[in-house]
Amino acid sequence: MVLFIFLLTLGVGSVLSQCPEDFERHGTNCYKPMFIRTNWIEALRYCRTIGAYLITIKSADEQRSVEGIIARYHGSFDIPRFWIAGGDMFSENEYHWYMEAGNSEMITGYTNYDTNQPDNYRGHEHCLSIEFNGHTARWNDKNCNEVKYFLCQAKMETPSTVIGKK
Ligand SMILES: [Ca+2]
Repeated sequence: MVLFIFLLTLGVGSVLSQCPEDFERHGTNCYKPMFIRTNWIEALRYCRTIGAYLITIKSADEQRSVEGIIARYHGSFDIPRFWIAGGDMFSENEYHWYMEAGNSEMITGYTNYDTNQPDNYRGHEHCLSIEFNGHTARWNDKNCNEVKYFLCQAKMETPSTVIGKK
C-alpha cells in the first residue's frame, strides 16, 4: 500500500511538473522572451519581479535552446542583442552568473564568447550579452548601461511546489 501511494505520487508529480505560465519549456528549463529593452540591472530586476531570473547559459544544450527561441522570434527584435546574467562588475575578468538575489556562481564551465571577447572595451564592459547573427548568438561583454532585449528563465515547478500551492 505504501509503495502504491509512492508510485501514485510519482505519477501525479511527473504530470504536474511544468513551466510557469507564459514560459516555454526546453528540456528541464523554462524561458520567456521579453520584448522590451532595458539596461542590464533592470533586466535582472525585471525577471526577479516575475519570479524568474535573467537567463544563464551553462551548457551547449542551453545555448541551442536560447538560439532556437531567438531565431523563432527573430523578426520581433529590431536589434537582436540580449542580456544574459553574466557579469564581472565586482572583479575584472572573474565572471559570475547572477540569478536569484544573493545567489551567484563563478562561470567556470561552458562559455561561448565571440572572437576576441570578452575585451572590456575602453574599460567599461562588465555585463554579458549575446548577439544573434541569424544562426548563432555568441557572447560579448558590453557596457551595463546599454539597453538590450532579454529573456527570463524559470525553474520547472516541482511536484512539491505545485502541491504546496493548493
Ligand atoms: Ca566586448
